[in-house]
Amino acid sequence: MTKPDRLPAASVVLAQAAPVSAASANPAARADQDRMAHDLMANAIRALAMDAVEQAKSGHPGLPMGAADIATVLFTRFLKFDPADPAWPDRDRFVLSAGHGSMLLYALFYLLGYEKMTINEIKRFRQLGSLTPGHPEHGHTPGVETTTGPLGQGLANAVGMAIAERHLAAMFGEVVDHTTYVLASDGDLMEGISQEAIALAGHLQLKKLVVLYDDNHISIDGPTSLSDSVDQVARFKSAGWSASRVDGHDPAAIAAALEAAKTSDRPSLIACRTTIGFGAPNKGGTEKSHGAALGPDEVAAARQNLGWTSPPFEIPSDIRAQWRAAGERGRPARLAWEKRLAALDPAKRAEFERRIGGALPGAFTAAVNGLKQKLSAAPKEIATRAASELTLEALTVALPEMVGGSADLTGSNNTRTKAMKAMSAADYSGTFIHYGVREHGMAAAMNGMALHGGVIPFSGTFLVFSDYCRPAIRLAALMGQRVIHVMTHDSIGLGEDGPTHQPVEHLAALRAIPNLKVFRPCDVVETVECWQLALESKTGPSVLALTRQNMPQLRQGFDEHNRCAAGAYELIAADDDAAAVSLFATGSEVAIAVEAKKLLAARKISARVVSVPCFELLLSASEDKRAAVIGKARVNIAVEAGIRQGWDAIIGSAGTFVGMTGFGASAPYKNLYQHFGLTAEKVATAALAQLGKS
Ligand SMILES: Cc1ncc(C[n+]2csc(CCOP(=O)(O)OP(=O)(O)O)c2C)c(N)n1
Ligand SMILES: [Mg+2]
Repeated sequence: MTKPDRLPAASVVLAQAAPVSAASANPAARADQDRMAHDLMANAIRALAMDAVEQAKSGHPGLPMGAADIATVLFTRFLKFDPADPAWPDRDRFVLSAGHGSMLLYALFYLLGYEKMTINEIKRFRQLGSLTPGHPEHGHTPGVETTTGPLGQGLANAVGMAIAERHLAAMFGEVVDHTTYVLASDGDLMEGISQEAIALAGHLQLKKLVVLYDDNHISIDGPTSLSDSVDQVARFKSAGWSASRVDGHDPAAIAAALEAAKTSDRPSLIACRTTIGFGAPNKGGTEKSHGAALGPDEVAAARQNLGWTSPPFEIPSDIRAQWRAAGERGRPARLAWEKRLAALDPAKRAEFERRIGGALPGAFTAAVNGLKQKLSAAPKEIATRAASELTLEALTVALPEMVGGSADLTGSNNTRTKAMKAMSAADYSGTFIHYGVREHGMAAAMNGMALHGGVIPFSGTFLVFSDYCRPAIRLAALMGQRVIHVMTHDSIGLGEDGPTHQPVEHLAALRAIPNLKVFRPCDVVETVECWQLALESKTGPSVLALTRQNMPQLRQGFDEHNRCAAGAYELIAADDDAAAVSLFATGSEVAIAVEAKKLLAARKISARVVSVPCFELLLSASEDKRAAVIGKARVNIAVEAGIRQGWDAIIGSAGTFVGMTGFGASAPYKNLYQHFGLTAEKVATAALAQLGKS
C-alpha cells in the first residue's frame, strides 16, 4: 500500500501560497507554490467527500480522495465548461464512469460554483430529494452528463458522446469542437462492455476522447490482483489508442499527459496510479476506504495527515475563491462560441439549434403522411423489417439528424437506407455506424449520442439479443433519452435459426422496463406509425420489434390520425353491437386474429380484433380510454408468439392466452406456427371453449 506523505498544515501552506512576489520570480519557488496551492484545492475535495459520507453514514470516500488530484488538474486547467451554463452545447464532457465516486462530482460542482450545488446539498448527500443522490443522475443534478453506477456504462456512453461530437463537427464546423473526458475505475475496465467501447473508439480514431484511469489496484474484494492481471496500457494500445502511465498524485505529470492527449491522433488512455482513500492513514490504499464511511477516528486522522484544519463542510475562503476562479475560466470561451454561433449562416444556425434542441422539423409529419398515403393507394405485403426500411428511406431524408447503425446485421435489420453513407475515421459525416458485433457497446454508445444532443441514434440487432443491450436500454429509460432500437426477427417466425435466435420472453422482459416503449407493429402502416411515435418520444427510448416474415397490409385507406398512439385500437369491429369475443394481438399475430374472427363469424359468433402495438401507451392511457379499447366482450383472447406474462393487464386472469410457454425450435416458420399452436383455428377453438361451445 502506498501511504501518502504527510502534508503541511493548511494554515501554513496558505500563508506560503498567497501571491508572493519574491517567490514568483523564482521558477522553483513558483513550482512549490503551485504544488501547495494544488494540494489545498485537492484536499478540499477530499474533505468534502469524507464529511458527506460520514454524515450520510454511507457512500464511497475512496474514489474522490484518490482521484482528487486528477480532477483538480482536469477541472482547473483543461476542462472547458461554464458553471453558469451547464448545458452549453460546446462544453467538454466529463463522465464519471465510476459513479460510486459521486462525491467527487458533487464536491467539484460545489467548489466550482454550480449555482444549485450548495453546501446544504452536500450535507444532504444520499437523502431523499437532494441533488446529491448515491450515484450521479443525469437530468436531476445540473452538470451530470450521464447517469452512472453500473460499471462500464459511462465509458461506453462517452464513446457515443465523442462520436456525436465528431459527426456534428463534420456537419457544422466551427461551432462544434470539444473533448470528452472520462474517469474510469478498475471495475469499469473489467466489465466486458469496456472492450466493446474501446475497440469501437480505437477503430473510429476518436481523438477527442480521453480516459483517465483511476489505477488504484483496489476493488471491493481487495487488491485487483485477486482477479485481474491485464496490462491496461497494452490493452488500449492494441485497440488503437495512445496510452501512457503517470503518477496520479503528481499534478505536473497528469497535466503533461493531458497536454499530450490534445495532440494525439487517436483516443487517449492515461493510467493514473493512485492510492484509494488518499490521505486516510489506515484505510487509504485498501478496500476499506472504497464504500463505507471512514469513521470519526479515521476522518480525524486523515484531516491531520492532510493538514486540513477546517471543521466539517467548511472550506477556507481563499481555497474556495481559487476554485471559484477556476469555475470562471470557461466563460470567455463560451462567449466566444456564442459569437461564432451568431456569425453562422442563419439557415445553418437555425438547423444547428433545432438539432441540438431535439425538435422535429415540419418535413417530418409531411413525410409520415406521404408514406401513409402511398400505402393506402398501393398496399404492400412485406415483412415489418422491410416496412421499417421503407419508412427510414423517407424519414432519414426529413430528419438528417438520424444516425443509424447495426451490430453487424445490417442486411437483416434493414437499418441502412440507400442514401446513408457509413461513418468512418476518414469521414465522420456518414450517418450509418457499423458497430461490429457489439450490441452492448452499441446500445450504450447510443445513450451517449442522445445525451450529447444533436443526433437521434437508432440501431439494429435481433430481438433475442436485446438481452445483450438490456443494461444500456434500462439506463436510457431511466435517463429519459430518445434512442430507438430496431430489433428484428422478433419471434419463432424467424424460423430455421431455431431456439437460440427465437425470442420468447423478450417482449415481456422489455415491457417490464419503466419508461421504455416496446412497439410491435402488425403491418407496414403500423410500422410507419410506430416509427413516428418513437421519434416523437423525446423523453424515453423505444424498441421496434419487427418480423423477418412477410405480413399482409391490414390497415387499408388513408387515416392521418396515428391509430397506434393509443397503444391499442379496434382494427376490425364486431359484426354487430355486442361482440362476444375480443381478440387481442400484436405484430405478426394480428393477421392470425383476423383469420380467427372469420372462423368465428362462420359459427355465427361475433368477434372484434384489437391490435396492441404498444402496451405502455395503452396502460398509461386514462381508465376510460383503456376500458373502451379493452371492451366488454364475454371472452377475451390474446395471441402473441411470446409468453403470457404481462397480458393479464389486458385480458384479465380469466382471459385465454394463445402463445408460447417454452423455447421454440428449428424449422420453417409456418411449421413452427402449426407446431406451437399459433393458428387461427386454435384461437377460434379457444374462444369457442371459453364460450362453452366447443
Ligand atoms: C455492473 C456493476 N457491477 C457491480 C457493481 C458494484 N460495484 C461498485 S464499485 C465496484 C468495484 C470497485 O472497484 P473499482 O471499480 O476499482 O472502484 P474503486 O474501489 O477503486 O473506487 C463494484 C463491484 C457495479 N456498480 N456495477
Ligand atoms: Mg479500483
